[in-house]
Amino acid sequence: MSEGNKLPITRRGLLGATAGGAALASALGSRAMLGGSAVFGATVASTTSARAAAGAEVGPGQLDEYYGFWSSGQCGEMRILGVPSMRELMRVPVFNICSATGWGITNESKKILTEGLTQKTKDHLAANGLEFPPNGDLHHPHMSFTKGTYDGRYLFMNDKANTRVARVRCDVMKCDKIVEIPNAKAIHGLRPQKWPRTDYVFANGEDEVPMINDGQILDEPEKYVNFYTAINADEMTVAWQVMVTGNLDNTDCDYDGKYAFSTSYNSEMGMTLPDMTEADMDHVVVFNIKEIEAGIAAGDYTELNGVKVLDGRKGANKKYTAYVPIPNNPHGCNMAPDKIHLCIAGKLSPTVSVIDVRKLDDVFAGTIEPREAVVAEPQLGLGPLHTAFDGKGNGYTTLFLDSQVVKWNIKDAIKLYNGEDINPIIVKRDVHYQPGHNSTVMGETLEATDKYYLTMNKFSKDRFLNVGPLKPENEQLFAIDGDEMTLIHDGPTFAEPHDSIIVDPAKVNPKSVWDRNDPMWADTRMQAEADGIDLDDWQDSVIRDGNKVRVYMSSQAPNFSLESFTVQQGDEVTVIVTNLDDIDDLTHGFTMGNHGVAMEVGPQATSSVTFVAATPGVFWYYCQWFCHALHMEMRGRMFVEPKAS
Ligand code: CUK
Ligand code: CUA
Ligand code: CA
Repeated sequence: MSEGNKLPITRRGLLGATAGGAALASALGSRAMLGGSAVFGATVASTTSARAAAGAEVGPGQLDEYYGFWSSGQCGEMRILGVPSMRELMRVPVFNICSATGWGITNESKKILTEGLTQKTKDHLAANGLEFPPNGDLHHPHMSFTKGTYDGRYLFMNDKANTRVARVRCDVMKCDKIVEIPNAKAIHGLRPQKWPRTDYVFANGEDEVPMINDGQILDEPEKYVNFYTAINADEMTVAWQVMVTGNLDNTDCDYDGKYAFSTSYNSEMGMTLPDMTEADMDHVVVFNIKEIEAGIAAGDYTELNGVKVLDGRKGANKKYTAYVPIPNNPHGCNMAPDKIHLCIAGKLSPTVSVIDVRKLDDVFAGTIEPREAVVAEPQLGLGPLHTAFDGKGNGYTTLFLDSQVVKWNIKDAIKLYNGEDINPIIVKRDVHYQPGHNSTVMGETLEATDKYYLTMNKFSKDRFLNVGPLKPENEQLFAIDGDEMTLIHDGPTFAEPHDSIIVDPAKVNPKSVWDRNDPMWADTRMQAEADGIDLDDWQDSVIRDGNKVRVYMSSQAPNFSLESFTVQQGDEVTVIVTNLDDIDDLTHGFTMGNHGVAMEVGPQATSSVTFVAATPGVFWYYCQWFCHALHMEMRGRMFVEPKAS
């Protein structure tokens, strides 16, 4: 995995010899000539010419064909890219604190970051001087569905670090809800229900913990459990949980609204790496949604930390769950847009196991063994992690250890499994290096296309100018119509996009200007009303309420309505800014010098921030988003009078 670092010979040096191979590669790139084992096209001379040839050029000022919604791993934010240009269009703070927008600093964002935490977590954060976790690990962003395709309402995403699930509103591209999931630990896999609509968001914890986790149990693995969670997507509350055997890794669900699935790499319930990789077979847990709902309605649950928990452990009630054996430490879990085939990537096994979800009815009826639902298991290469689909019956699976992507045909893999002499592999391409997730345009919906294929690579090694010991990751975009895979983008990303979806702009229609009545600042509006202030009929005001002072002002380029205001030393000051500008792209900000306070105020938005004015003197505040030729002059003074002694 790190061979490039140990030896003076770099992988770049070795690959240099094949740099001219691209033309040859595309000449030989047909399926017939390559068979299954061919590998070609390690590097191409120019992505620019390949891009032009693929008709994927996006000129200056031209709009991209597609939106890309990206995770950012341990950065904790969501990112929006344009595809195929791969230009980064926006960063949407979610689990992180953002200096530019004031996410985690404003009252509006702090409420969202705090209100969904359990009391236990609030308490132990408070012991560390924190109101909410300052970090997050965002792996899986997915859009809400109606009838098997994206509906442009919300994006949902997980935080592995602090066991949370968040929702982003697609109308303004801001997070509006974050909920901590009780009982589970390290929410990792996440998918919205596809059919008939996203009533549930399915999410699974990765780490197992003692069922009663109160410091009494450490080394009794038989008392450890893991939880699969269904979140009510409209309310962002936990609908129910199912207790399972083994850990859980990634999840997906079918196009019929009947089943959800989750991979487990630790069916052994091991606590150490050797334990977790001991068994030849792990499993996929299948969740029977209708039976689980019926079980909840019938009261067949225990209440654990306020959540209705069903027992779906192996050998418990067989109505709720089925365990399908899958070779060695499976990872990715991807439902094909043919509505039939679920693809489970083997990771330590070089295979992808294909489950025919139509057979699951028989599994639950007890007429076939769970393993009989597997209808293909092609050997694709080393370290299969995730599979994307082109809507033409093909899968594209990343091979982490081989640093390749393999395109293969699902039907041919089934024929091979049934004994026919056929090679399901269409083509393999080198990628740089160690790919994890991948995506195609609309690939996890019924509208999957064969336009572009993106691979998200965990290592860039020597591929870019050296920036120190910490290297960027690398992403590569291919045009994939026909049997060719033409590399049209190759570029670095900062830590660490795991997953992405690529979405037709017909599905997404964000606003350019906020509605004055947006619920984002409903609390502030209520407070203003209580203070006798109508936020829509503007008055500047400084309201004193004991040692709390509320400062209401507006912004209109290039002015704050208040050039100065006065408070007393020790006052808790809340500054409420409403941006009266109502044209596109006229965002103001408010930064209070030397107080750690900054925020974005979008057109027609209201934002507020609270701090203590502890030190007497003059403090300048200023607008921090460039808004006007006189933007630098858009500033004012807070005067803090010394406390009378
Ligand atoms: S995981 Cu990162 S490569 Cu968190 Cu979806 Cu597979
Ligand atoms: Cu207002 Cu800069
Ligand atoms: Ca295992």
